[in-house]
Amino acid sequence: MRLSQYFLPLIRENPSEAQIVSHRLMLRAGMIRQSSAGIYSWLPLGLRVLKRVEQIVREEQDRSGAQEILMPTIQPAELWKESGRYEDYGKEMLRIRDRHEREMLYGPTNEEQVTEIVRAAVRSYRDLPKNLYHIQWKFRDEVRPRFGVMRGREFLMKDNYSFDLDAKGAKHSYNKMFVAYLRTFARMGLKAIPMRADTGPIGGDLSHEFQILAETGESQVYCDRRWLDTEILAESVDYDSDLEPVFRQWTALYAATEEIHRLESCPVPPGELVTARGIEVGQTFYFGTKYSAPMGAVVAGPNGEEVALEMGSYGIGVSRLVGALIEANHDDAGIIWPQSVAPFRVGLINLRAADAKCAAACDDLYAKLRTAGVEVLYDDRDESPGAKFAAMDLIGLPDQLIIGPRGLAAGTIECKHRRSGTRQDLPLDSALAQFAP
Ligand code: 5CA
Repeated sequence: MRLSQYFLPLIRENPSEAQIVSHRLMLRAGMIRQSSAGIYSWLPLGLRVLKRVEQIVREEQDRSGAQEILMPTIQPAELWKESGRYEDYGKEMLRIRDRHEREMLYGPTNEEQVTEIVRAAVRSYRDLPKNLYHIQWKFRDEVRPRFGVMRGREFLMKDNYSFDLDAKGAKHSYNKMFVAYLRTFARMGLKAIPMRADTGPIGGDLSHEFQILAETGESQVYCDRRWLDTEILAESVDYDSDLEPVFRQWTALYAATEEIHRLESCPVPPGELVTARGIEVGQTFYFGTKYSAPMGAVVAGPNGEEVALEMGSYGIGVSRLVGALIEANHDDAGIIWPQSVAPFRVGLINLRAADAKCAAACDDLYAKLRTAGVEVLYDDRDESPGAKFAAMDLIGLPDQLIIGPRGLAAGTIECKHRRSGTRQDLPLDSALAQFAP
């Protein structure tokens, strides 16, 4: 992509409405534009990252055996009356009426909708287990939308729902998602600690929140100090094997959110306990028959008896992750994208756009990189070198290739690694080899 043609509305000054660094940088880097409180448009650069994050989430869901569907954003109120949550959900739910005065709502989550789909189709224990996910916009009329996409009113969530015959099967489904979440966040270069959590309006008695420690996090969390030195790896697992040992391994060290942490009963001595702030990027729930029983989602069991489905639900804040990634990856100059989610792999800077030789060398490298399948953002604008460096650092692509008249005369190109800041002069032709996948 040529920057001269790209829609990238960069902002030089810090926007006064943004209180945390990720919100500031997303606005400054032209990734999002606010529409109204807690509701955003995603601009080209932001959308690229959102899609990258979404794709990693999708790949790990697919790997775990979950199947993708797409449910609507607008749901009929009747379903929520069946489960008993229509009144309970309160003002966070956006309630609307269609032209026939039918009560509808903009979905804040999809337990009821998916239960309706499964109860209509699944009749026998032989049809189980099933695990369905979708990646869809949600609306919650939050009291205090803030911090940009971190606490939005409209936000993108991956949510999935598992259906099993019995509690043992349901725990296996829970464990699958637990492992899938460890892998998902690790692939993004994030350390998301699974913490025992309260279940809130979703219900149930087993729940984990996946929390990234960050000063700007909205949650108060507590964990064993040893978590600080524990790396969570994207280990490859056989999802059909017994996952209980993996689950136990990653829940052995204490970690809990404020709602369930109790000083009196905490197993970690005060000196070993870390009190911190966290960003909740995902949550898993096991709630048994909370929805299936009132909604009549039953199957015929092995002995012909009627059994209500055992269910769990699992959410990942896809749009929130974009903000969380920036909270975890930035410096004074701007964003530093981990390669797995970067909007482009490299930035190519022409230091002197008016110089025919520089332009020809840049155009040539740009064409070759693209042919090699490397995603490159090419700053071909007629701007000062300082402005170009600042823009490239702000948007945080993993590597920068810089071509100027002096280097060109010596047959070299400068290669800057955004995260470490290291610079290296490379022969022109080897720059291509470095990035071709
Ligand atoms: N039905 C369950 C799981 S599918 C559910 O709704 N879970 S949740 O409420 O915990 O939301 C899942 C994830 O969505 C959260 O972990 C969080 O990362 C993200 N999320 C929740 N509310 C917001 C919000 N207002 N803005 C951005 N992301 C949010």
